[in-house]
Amino acid sequence: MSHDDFLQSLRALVGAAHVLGGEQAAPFLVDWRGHFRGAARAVVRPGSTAEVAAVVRCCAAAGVPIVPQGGNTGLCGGATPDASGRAIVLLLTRLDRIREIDTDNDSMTVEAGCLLQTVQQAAQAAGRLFPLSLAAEGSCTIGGNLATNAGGTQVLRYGNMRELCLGLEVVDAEGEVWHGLRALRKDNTGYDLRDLYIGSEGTLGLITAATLKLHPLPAARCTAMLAVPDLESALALLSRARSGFGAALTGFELMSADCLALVTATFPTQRLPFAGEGAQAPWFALLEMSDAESEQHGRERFEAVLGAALEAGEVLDAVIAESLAHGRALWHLRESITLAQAQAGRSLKHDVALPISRIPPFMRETGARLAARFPGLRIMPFGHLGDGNLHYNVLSGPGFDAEALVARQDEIYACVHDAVHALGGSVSAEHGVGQLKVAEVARYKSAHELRLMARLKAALDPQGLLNPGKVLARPDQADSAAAS
Ligand code: FAD
Ligand code: 2HG
Ligand code: ZN
Repeated sequence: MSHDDFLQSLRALVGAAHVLGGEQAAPFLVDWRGHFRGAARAVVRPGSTAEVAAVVRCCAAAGVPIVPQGGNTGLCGGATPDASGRAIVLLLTRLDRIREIDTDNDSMTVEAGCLLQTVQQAAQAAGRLFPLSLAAEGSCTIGGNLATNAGGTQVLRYGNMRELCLGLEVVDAEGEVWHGLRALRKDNTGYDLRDLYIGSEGTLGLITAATLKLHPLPAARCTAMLAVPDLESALALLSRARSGFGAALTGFELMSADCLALVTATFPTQRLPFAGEGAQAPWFALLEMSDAESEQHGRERFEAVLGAALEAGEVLDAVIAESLAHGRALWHLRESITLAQAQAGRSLKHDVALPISRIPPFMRETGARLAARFPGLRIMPFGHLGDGNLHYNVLSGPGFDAEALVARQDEIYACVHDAVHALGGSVSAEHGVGQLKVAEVARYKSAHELRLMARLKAALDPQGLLNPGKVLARPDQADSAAAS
């Protein structure tokens, strides 16, 4: 089929207004950080599951690769096509209906293109909580959250996206719809296709809808920012908060002083809420506890545990939010770190997971190694300490410019990721692999695991048309990826 005939078929399937090219397509061909740029035959926006299936069948017949995209907030280049221009980008944002909310079953069924924030708000309007929470929630989609198995700031209590999903509707590589929208907590009827598709980054199938788990809304939320003298104290505080609050502990974030200094310098309306000794602390923790009983009950529990932490010297100073708005302002400081780092120059993201006990030695040893080998590199770690997930990001700066960072990025990645691997960690905790970490996956996974993954991919996508080159190297490039 000629290129023009192919585009004409797509127009017939979804409407000419939803087959974009030229300038209209451009924003969808670059990732959120501007690190990856690609080309595509067209950006196609189907409006229903049936249209997605028809587009996939058309691509399968023509041998055209498909790169699915939701909100395009992913941080690993997973939604950006390669430079060949062979693929189409398949945008799922028109699939944005909330199909059903079932409060008796504590579940809701939504289409893949719904914004995360819309889903949170719909759950709240029905008197329930959909707990997934991340700074991109105003622009990322449920389909993207599922495809990357997104984490965020509430994983400690509610789990990541996989744990929040009961069922899926998926268009497979042949364009057939798998109707897996089961709203069950228990279902042991064979291989778990749902869990296979979640986290597969569009390489095994296209998610068109999902049935999600809902939770009760808490009666009160208590938030505090704490100045912490060292990493060991942060771990002691986490352990105290876990035993003191139990399942009521909903968030425990760690931020280096440099991260917060960058936020306040970048966004002058934001302020560090400490003076004196607290303002000089090297680390800050953000704690959230959700109480099922009442504001007063929550506040008393919160103050008792934090008071004991202050007495034990685990905390230098504490600011407890006096209102919801005050709590939101403290969270806003934390959630502005990604944007501040994006504006500060070139950065390398190390989204790593480690056993929590190994985080202090990891930071000390890796920090010393980076300082010795790459003097001037800015190390700006923060992350979800309660999940053992650090964003051990490094930035260019006056002493180590963006050009040097790009030229030496493979050495820097290896320095950090080798240390993570040696400590039993993972080189992608929550952002996925995309195209950014294909070589890392090949480097750190065993040949056996890679072989099993490649067999799954070949079984579910025999033509290799679904998001090729993401997660796993394309078969024709696999040997060079493994060797690099
Ligand atoms: P996209 O970026 O469009 O796509 C991501 C991947 O999923 C791509 O591989 C794409 O091909 C695939 N995909 C998208 N939709 C579908 C679909 N329907 N079916 C099949 N495959 C699909 N992530 C976290 O985990 N935790 C955080 O705390 C967090 N914070 C962030 C903060 C900021 C400011 C930003 C910019 C990003 C953050 N992220 C975080 C990363 C990102 O937001 C999440 O990964 C999000 O889940 C991506 O959703 P999206 O709709 O933007 O997906
Ligand atoms: C977060 O936790 C996100 O805010 C983004 O996962 C992390 O900017 C990053 O590296
Ligand atoms: Zn994160």
